[in-house]
Amino acid sequence: MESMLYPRTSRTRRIVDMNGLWKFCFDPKSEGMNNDWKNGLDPKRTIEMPVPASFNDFFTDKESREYTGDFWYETSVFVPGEWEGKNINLRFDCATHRAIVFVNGEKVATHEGGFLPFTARINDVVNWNGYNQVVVCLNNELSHTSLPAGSTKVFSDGTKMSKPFFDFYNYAGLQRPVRLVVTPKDEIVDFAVNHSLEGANSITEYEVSTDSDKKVLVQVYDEDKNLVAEASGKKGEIKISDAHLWEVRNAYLYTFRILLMDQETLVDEYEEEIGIRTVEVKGTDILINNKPVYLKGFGKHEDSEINGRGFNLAVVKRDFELMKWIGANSFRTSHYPYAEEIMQMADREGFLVIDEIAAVGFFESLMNFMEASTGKKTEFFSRDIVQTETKANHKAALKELIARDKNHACVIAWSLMNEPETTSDSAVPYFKEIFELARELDPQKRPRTFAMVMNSTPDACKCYSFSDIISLNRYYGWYNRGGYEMKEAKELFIKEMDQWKELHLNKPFIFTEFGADTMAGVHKLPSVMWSEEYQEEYLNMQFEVFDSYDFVKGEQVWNFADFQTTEGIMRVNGNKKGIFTRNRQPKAVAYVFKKRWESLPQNYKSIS
Ligand code: EVA
Repeated sequence: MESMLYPRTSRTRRIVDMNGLWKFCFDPKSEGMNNDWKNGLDPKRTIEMPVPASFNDFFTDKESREYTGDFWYETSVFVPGEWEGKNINLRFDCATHRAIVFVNGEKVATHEGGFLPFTARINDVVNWNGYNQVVVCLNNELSHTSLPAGSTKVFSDGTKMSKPFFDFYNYAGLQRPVRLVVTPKDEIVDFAVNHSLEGANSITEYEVSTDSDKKVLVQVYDEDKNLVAEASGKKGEIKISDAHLWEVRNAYLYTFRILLMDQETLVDEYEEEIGIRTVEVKGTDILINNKPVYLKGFGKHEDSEINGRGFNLAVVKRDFELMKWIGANSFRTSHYPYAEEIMQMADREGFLVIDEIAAVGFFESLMNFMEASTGKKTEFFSRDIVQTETKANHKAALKELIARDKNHACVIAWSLMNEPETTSDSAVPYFKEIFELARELDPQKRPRTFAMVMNSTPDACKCYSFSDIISLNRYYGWYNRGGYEMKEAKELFIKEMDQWKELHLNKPFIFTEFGADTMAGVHKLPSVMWSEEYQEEYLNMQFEVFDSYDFVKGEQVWNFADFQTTEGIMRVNGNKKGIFTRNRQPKAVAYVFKKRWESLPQNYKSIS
């Protein structure tokens, strides 16, 4: 089994950072495979490319920025001779959207999906005590089977162009760190935890997988580094008396140390910080440690100037500071799994995360958010290929996501799709399989949801009952009856909410999207759409509606910050629904949120 454990050094583990400048070239005719590029790229064609980063926004010419097709990276890495006899693993935190990896000319891995890690074990091809050539062929084409979904247009001259069915720029490349992870031959492959509470004590069921029958020990240390509990065996229970729980915006992280022992000799060691908390949906409440919580926060993107979707720890840090400043307690990883370091920061800062997979664009239109508002329906799930290949890719990604993120305290729900088509019968069995798989894979059996597009209304949607939390993306007053028609938008919004109310679903509802495009600095009295004044009026209208339904248990505004999209008549250098600009400065409305969110109690509208 491939290990998804986050790379960490320990007494038995080593890491080599492979970030930096790699060689890079485009391969528009897909000739690399037949021309042995796996043994090294043609120096005449290569340029230098930073890793991690999206390749797109470095370029000054449009053909390169918009490039769609195969493209290659190459580097070399030194493997010390003293590591002979260990497992040498080459780990990509992601490769967008698909990759084939060669080491010293041998194919060692292939991976589909651009937002989750994969590892190649390269023991057999390593050149010990010497340099090893690493060549990767990536591809960023979109199709009905890719997550995210889209299409690829081919011009008459053969050039390709990405046509996403989603509203974010199709950034690609080695966008997250690449590392060599050196582990012992007998190693800890994975571990899972599931917590419950008994009065002031916690009980953590755990399961460790190893590839040997050596003895497993689990030790738990508190934040002062005191050993507070211990257990042995691959499976068991750990009881902590007077447990210090992980609470919303008040995190506490124990260190779980897993040891693999051969008698008294240490074979492998792995440590991770774990927050102890429970998550449950009860009636219309979302409970953390049996206490109701109202979600306040954002749909986000991994997106910044120059770096695109490339991992940028400084931007990540700024985002968390802004989320704390504004009084948020949660976010959704719209529309793909985020870098592991973001999940770790959410654990540390006590944020609640709805962890979304890249199943977006399952509504066949470049402007689905727009067209769904007009009531347009398209079938997505009736295609054979969707029921076979797309579903297989979706399931594989879900397995990887849950394997990667299952132990994070911050993850309180899985979002299994964003704005899929839900109005055709063929959607139903697809949903059923995906929702059941999530339940089966998650050791903590967390709530599952999906974000529902405007035309997934109570009368038309055939899939909402799969969700444990009903997540609505609604744009009344923007895509639907914007500007002076806002009062009508409000009436329609209330009408839909009343319909939901009449269904008595007895489930929590949250808004996973609502928002209005706003150009920072544009002021207009009276307001017009796109002005800062309109953004405020629009949002105040949303708040009035949210506040009048008891079963609404959260609001995550679209979007945290302005972000890049495909160019077009709907977007002015990107999507401008940010509460912050792309440079992470507040628009006027940020202060409205700050006031509201700082004053709403954590258990706002709770029933328990
Ligand atoms: C929007 N609406 O129109 C957003 C999109 C987002 O960016 C949606 O889920 O319904 C989508 O991706 O601004």
